[in-house]
Amino acid sequence: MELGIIGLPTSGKTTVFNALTRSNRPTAVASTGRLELVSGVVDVPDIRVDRLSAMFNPLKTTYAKVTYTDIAGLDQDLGKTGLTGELRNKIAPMDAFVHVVRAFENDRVPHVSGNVNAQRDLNRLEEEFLLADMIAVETQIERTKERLTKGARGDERHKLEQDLEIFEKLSTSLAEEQPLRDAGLTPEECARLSGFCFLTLKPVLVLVNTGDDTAQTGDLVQFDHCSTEVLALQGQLEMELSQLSAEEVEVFMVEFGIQELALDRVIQASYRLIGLQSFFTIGEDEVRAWNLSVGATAVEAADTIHTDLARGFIRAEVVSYDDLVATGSMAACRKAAQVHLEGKNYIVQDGDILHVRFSV
Ligand SMILES: Nc1nc2c(ncn2[C@@H]2O[C@H](COP(=O)(O)OP(=O)(O)OP(=O)(O)O)[C@@H](O)[C@H]2O)c(=O)[nH]1
Ligand SMILES: [Mg+2]
Repeated sequence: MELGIIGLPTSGKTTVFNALTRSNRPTAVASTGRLELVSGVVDVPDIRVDRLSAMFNPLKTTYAKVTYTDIAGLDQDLGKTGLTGELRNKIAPMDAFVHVVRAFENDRVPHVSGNVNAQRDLNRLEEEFLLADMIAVETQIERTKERLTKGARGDERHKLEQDLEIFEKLSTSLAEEQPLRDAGLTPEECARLSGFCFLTLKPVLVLVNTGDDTAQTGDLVQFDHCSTEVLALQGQLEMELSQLSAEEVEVFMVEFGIQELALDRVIQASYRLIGLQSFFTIGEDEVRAWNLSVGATAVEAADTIHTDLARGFIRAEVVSYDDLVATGSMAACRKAAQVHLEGKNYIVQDGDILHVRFSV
């Protein structure tokens, strides 16, 4: 699961990437304009994993993970030719975007547009994405029509006609400057479109980089769309905190009365936006959180752990995290009949603890 960090030059993308991934990549005072993508994998902070780990004292504790990719040089052709094909191809397979918007003043770092205006910058990149999708949708409409006129028959024709209907719907939405995530598509339509990688169909987490004084967005930006969320963070501060040890951060948080780091909220919001939840496996060897799509079944969860577990799936023993923590042990859960035996089609719930029985 990959989130691309997008934003205008010097909005603080690399600063946020460093904070999220505890990296030390050089930040810039001016854009190099060179297209460059760098990825880092991040643990999803989860107090449930901490508690389970304290309970079972395993050799290894593994958190769910997401990947962030810092994208530099996004501005190359903005406003001239729109997103280049190369850039679009690189960001198209990503699952979602983190859109960093500059709201901080910094005399050392001139803004590309001359002054800081978060709403203007946010709209600017969104418009580029709308434009890129318009071009992509029109291309698909042309291609589909061409195949229909070339005499596609039977099932293929039927499928092409259905596709064309969806593409026309997308085209209407884009013509009204509505991102595709607001087009009211059914889950079936979305699934059908997944291969086309339209940019404005992807979830977006808008991160307003407020700079040094406050981490409140106030009314800095309005961004009211489906599958989006707006959060604020102090980029520079979070990056500096991410380079400290856990103890040092704790001292700092107590001193400044900070309840929760913005970064944890950012990672958790990313996870939610991609439509992920966690299930857990427990044992003396490892306590582990796994990524799973909301609505996925027990056999899909088994497949996430290992294909053999899905192939030879017999039953899953399921207990909820809340029940386990409330009773204090698996034995107590069994006694209270809180461990359920579930079949392949059981819909896994966030926080379920699974033990898959299988035979291959
Ligand atoms: N004062 C202040 N400066 C910041 C903050 N966040 C980033 N900067 C500075 O702004 C400059 C740009 O930050 P980067 O993180 O390199 O921005 P970027 O979006 O990656 O830039 P490009 O990759 O060139 O597009 C750097 O000099 C940072 O030190 C902040 O919260 N406050
Ligand atoms: Mg950068």
